[in-house]
Amino acid sequence: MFLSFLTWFCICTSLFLYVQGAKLPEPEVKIEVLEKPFFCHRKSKYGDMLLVHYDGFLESNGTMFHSSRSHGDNNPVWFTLGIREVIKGWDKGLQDMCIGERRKLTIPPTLAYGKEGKGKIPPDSTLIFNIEIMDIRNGPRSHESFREMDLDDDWKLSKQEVKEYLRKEFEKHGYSANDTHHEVMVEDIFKKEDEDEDGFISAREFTYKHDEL
Ligand SMILES: [Ca+2]
Ligand SMILES: [Ca+2]
Repeated sequence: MFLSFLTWFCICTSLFLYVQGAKLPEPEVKIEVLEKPFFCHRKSKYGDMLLVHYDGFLESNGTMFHSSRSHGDNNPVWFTLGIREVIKGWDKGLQDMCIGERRKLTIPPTLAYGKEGKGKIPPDSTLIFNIEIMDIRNGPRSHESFREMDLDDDWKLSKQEVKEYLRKEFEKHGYSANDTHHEVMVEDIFKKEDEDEDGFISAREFTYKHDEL
């Protein structure tokens, strides 16, 4: 009985390996966790906004092509996870991270800048990033954001509610309220988001859509 189980297991395993070998494996991001904080209140997920510091290197010769700490204005950068705002390798490799966590990502060219390369990055480059998550916020398309914006709980957003939300967000980030500017933004948002043009953004219209990565 045991033997037959073992035989069966071996056949399956070799069959599995054969099938695996027959097809080129999908390129993957190699993820190494360099540092993980003890306390972790939330983990990054698609649709979240992440604030990161990063150093980027070419795997081929170790050259650093960018560092958020020493290039430009030295500030960490915000981006939204999972909407292809950044290279695929970041979208795939920065999920389930805690604030304060550091990871090393090794990203094949197909998930980075591909055959063309970009700027200092030559064609077909594998990239290495050291990335630290400084902050995580609800993305503009999260369920939490919708609930926060929907002040009267009727599961749709009026122009007034969106405007109020923008005003609060701007204040939170230290910008003074500019009503005319917000009116324009609200009109713009509704033009894009209010698909059935009923003057409200429904939960369905708001719900974050993203292509499967
Ligand atoms: Ca509402
Ligand atoms: Ca609508």
